[in-house]
Amino acid sequence: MSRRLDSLSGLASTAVAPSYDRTALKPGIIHLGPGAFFRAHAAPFTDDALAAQNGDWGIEVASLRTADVATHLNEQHGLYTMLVRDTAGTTARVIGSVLVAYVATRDRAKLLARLADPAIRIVSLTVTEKAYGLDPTTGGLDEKHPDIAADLKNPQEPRSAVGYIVAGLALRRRAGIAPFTPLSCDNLPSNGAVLKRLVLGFAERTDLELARWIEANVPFPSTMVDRITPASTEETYRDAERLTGRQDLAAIETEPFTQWVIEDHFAAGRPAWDAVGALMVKDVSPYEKMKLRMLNGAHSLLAYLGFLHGYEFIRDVMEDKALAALARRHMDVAAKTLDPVPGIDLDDYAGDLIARFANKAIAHRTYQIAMDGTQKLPQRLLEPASEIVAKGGRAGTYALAVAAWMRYALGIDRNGNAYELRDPRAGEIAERLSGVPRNGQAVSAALFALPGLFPAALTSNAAWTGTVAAALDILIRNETLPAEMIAAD
Ligand code: CS2
Repeated sequence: MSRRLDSLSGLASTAVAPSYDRTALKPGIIHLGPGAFFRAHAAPFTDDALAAQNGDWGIEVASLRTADVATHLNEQHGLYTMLVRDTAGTTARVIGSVLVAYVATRDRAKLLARLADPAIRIVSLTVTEKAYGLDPTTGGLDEKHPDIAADLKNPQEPRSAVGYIVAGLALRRRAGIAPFTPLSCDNLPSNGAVLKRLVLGFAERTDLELARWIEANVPFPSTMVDRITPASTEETYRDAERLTGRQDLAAIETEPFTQWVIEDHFAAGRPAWDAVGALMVKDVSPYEKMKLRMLNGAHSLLAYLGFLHGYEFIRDVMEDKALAALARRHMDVAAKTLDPVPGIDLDDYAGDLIARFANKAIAHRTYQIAMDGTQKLPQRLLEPASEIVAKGGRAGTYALAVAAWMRYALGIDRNGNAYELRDPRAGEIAERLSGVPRNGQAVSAALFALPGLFPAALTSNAAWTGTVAAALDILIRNETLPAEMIAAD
């Protein structure tokens, strides 16, 4: 076994190391949620920005839940390997922008003190949709979300991302320190505006003056983030060790493509992300909508249908000609719901997405993407579908995606094996489905009734719900959808 990746000395020549002086790097960012996506996206962007223009923008990260990633990162002084995989081969680059990692549940006092340090000017987050505490029926703060409920009772000892941001801002206000800029990097539409609504909702319930101060002083830029990043596997760690010559338990793997569009509205500066490919804009919403509806919408469609067909990875689904064609058609239909996106040809964008999904070097599990459906469906599928049917369109590919999600929600695959749904509303889904006859009509009716999930524009449209029920019926019988159904748009 080789030495751990705990320094940059003696790296194998097949690995690229940071070109800036890491020993002089001072912190400027705290990032909540250092999962694989952050390590493949914001951290390398910042690494590039440091190489281009230096600056005090080192990142301190905090895991809100599990300790493993933080432990491995600390054992490696923040260093880790990013593998970029393509059919031409795999490259390895050691990322240097992360300085230290905290585990919030263990290092709470320390993390709160760091949030109050004037040197910290940005608090970014990738915590996944379900961690925000967004109430699906009101769009406001979900007081029943377990972490939010705990934090509202005890705001000084937070557990949730929103709780930490509010507690950090409260400490700064009390100490007369300028605020940091919270920066959401999750796949939610208007993620900055959503975060602002939740932070204000939380502060209004705990400290009204703080809420007014936040409203007046804290910018919440929205962002669009994009890089396909499968969960790390043994193969990731093996290839990282082979290419760097060091053992690396924090290694991640990703695709060559990366994109970051950011509203350029920061309270106290930002790294030179724009110098290294990030697009700084006034309004990110056209980009976000495009990405959520064309990439993520098609991803969810392929994940559910692919999983039901027994395909393990998205690249396998893309080898199924009918499903690949369906994905492309879905993107074309989704594109028609969008306003023009500055500088982007949507036809080219769809073509590029198809090529990215088909990348044979990327093993992205359908089961990984299928996770958290109730949190993902609205912005990816249900909102665009309701816009389409409101204008008299069919939204047929959307009906198939929803039928596939509903079949998936039964939790039993075509061979009769049970699997875990991995959705925060899994318990509620199981309750609604208990005792319901397993046919398309009954199962779809039970799931259409989940509070706050399906817009009335869809559930009141008999033609659309009928298509869902018909497709679901076939999927429940574990039969293949007929060609004319898959070919409809
Ligand atoms: C995927 C996304 O897991 C999922 O739901 O659709 O993580 C997707 O890979 C990224 O958004 C790509 O940027």
